[in-house]
Amino acid sequence: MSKYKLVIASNRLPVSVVRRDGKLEYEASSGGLATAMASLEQDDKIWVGWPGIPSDDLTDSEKDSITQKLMEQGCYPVFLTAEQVELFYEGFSNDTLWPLFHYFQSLTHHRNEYWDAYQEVNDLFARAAAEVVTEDGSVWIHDYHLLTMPSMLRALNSDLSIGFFLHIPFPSFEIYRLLPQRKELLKGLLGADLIGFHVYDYARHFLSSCLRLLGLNSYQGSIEYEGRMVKIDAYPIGIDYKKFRDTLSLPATKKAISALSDMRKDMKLILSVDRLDYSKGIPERLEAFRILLSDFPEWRGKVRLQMVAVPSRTEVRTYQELRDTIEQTVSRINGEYGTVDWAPISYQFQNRPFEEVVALYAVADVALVTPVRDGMNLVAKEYIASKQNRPGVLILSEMTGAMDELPEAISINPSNTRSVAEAMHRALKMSKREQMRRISDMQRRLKTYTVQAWGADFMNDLLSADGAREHQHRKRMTDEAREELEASFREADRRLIILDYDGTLKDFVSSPRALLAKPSIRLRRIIKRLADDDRNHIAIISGRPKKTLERWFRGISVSLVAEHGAWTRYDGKWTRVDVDFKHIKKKLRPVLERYVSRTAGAEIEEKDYSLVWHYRNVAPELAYVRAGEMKRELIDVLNTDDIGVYSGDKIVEIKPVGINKGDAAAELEALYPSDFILAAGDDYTDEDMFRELPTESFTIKIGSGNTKARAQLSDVQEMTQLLDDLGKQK
Ligand code: GDG
Repeated sequence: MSKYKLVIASNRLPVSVVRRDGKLEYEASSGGLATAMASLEQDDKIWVGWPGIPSDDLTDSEKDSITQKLMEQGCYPVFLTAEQVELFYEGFSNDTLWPLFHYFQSLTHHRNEYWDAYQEVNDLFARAAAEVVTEDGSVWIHDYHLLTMPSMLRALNSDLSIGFFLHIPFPSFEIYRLLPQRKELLKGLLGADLIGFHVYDYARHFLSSCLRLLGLNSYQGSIEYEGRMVKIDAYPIGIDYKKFRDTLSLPATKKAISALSDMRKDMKLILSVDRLDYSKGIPERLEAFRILLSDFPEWRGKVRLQMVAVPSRTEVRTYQELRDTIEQTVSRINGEYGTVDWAPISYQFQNRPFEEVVALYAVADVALVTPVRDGMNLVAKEYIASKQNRPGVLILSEMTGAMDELPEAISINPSNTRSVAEAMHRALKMSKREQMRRISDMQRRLKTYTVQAWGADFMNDLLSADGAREHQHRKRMTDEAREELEASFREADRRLIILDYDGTLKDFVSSPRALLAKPSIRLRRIIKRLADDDRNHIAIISGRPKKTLERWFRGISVSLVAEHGAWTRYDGKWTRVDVDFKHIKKKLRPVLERYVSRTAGAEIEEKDYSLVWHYRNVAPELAYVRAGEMKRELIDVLNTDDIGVYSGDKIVEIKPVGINKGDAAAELEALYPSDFILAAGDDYTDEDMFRELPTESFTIKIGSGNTKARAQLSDVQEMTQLLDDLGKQK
């Protein structure tokens, strides 16, 4: 099998296979996405997707021949059975995700068979992509049909550079949380290195769902997940601007333009073009047009609504019902207002040739684009691009992604049908000069950020995200580094091992309470085996209170450094720093308490030398506001430089500035001279320790992010495994 540097994956291939009179035929489609992908600089690429024909209808030799023919055209088929198409495509994709992501909660159906098929098909896609991509290649996955594919692919090859683009809106958390599989889908997506949305609002919604459902924070538009940084950003898809401009001068288009102009004479033309879909606001549009005719009677006989609705998802019942409703409404309005020589609405439920669509765009006085939700909406952009030296007015729903880039359009709320009717009236009366001015402003923008520019921009960012990943992994402990560490350990007669606890030896738990975070039997066994070897000295260094550490490590001969160094127990006896913190606590505790009672989910942890305000279980937006307010108030109340107020991982901590793990580590090093030092930690408090220890020490940071440590391990599991292996060294 040949391998490609770039793989594009989408539900449908740009080439469809159909059977006519028993023979297989190939039909290429030239949608915006196909154009964008064709223009990507990478030559060595292939497109993975469903060829549009159920595999039950195909013999094995037909499948082979389809695969061969498609590969000649740069495509690699994923064969799906009719049942898979029904449950994955019509089911989970279009009966669950599409309605919910467009805020149609009442049209959303949840069925377990849908979800099973969705995962099964996503897995097929991931395997197909893994088969054709080079070891270090890139895969760009498109749209809501393939939300779990990124992590499935990552599991097959962790070195791939994976990008994902969502063509539909990402709903707000309040809607998204209704999905039974909400966490699985987020985790699925986070397998990617880069996740793109049309507009920043969708990206923001995605980030807030990650925060609320998975507890993941974002830093400057990136999320850290499983030791990788995932970049989240907005890339508004454009159109093939030149294609629209060029099509205007084709003979077929010119012919259609003149036919349309002859036919309409002085009649004003309001145009709408869309897939027949409930997200497009077609019933609302018809109602608005009816109001125009009833409230602005001067337009009767002088205006026509030309409506092209392309058949779409015709197997899904909701779509069949919508079609019936639209047809009935069109007949009702035509019956009520039409005359012998004038039908107010001309309605076509069919796909028209491209040149004819462009001709319609060119002649229409007004484009009426009224989706109740739309990820972007290309029709609005195409209408503007087709207006070369011709006037026209775009009426555009504020619920479309396109609205951000087309502020010169008349913006409407599609549910406010009366105001849509007024917008039509205003558009029909707008001066030609004003129309031309608005159009040329919009054209300037569309000409620059074309679909080709969009594709190149996304790929560029994907490649830099990949570069960042390599940079981030620069310090990842290699096999050789690990062997070197083990060899030094073996050769050393005296070894010092300094270990942070939370986030290093134990994953974070939802509450600071000791019960949940206590060491597992396995962890205690690993530490004990190391500690029982006379050549080793083990120190646990943590922000936890001394009593907790004492209880957790009872019966194991280790040094304990509690509260970041405020308490130390070397050789069995506790010593404390000489700082009076009691009166500070007395002063500050009431402030913290007030913030706890106002903030559901927050809790206080009191230690001898610190006070901690935990907000892991607080709604994130609220937590940030409260933590910020509280920090300001605490600094005010404290009014001293000796006590610091620090922000940690979902905590605010108040403690004396002089106490840090660096001093504690240096003390340990002096007390226990060794020829091998290992120190491991996961957060900013551990950096002090990495800084203080001699450079030849084996310092290890758990997780990603910048660090002074020599090497990085991904997670607690890798760290404990390393300790386990060291303990077994002879
Ligand atoms: C999804 C998102 C997002 C329509 N009728 C005919 C025809 N068309 C073409 C239009 C346009 C395309 O179909 C429709 O694109 P939209 O963007 O308007 O809407 P969706 O199909 O819902 O697309 C959307 C898009 O993905 C891209 O990311 O903008 O928000 O929902 O290009 O010209 N083409 C021809 N005959 C027709 O009768 N030839």
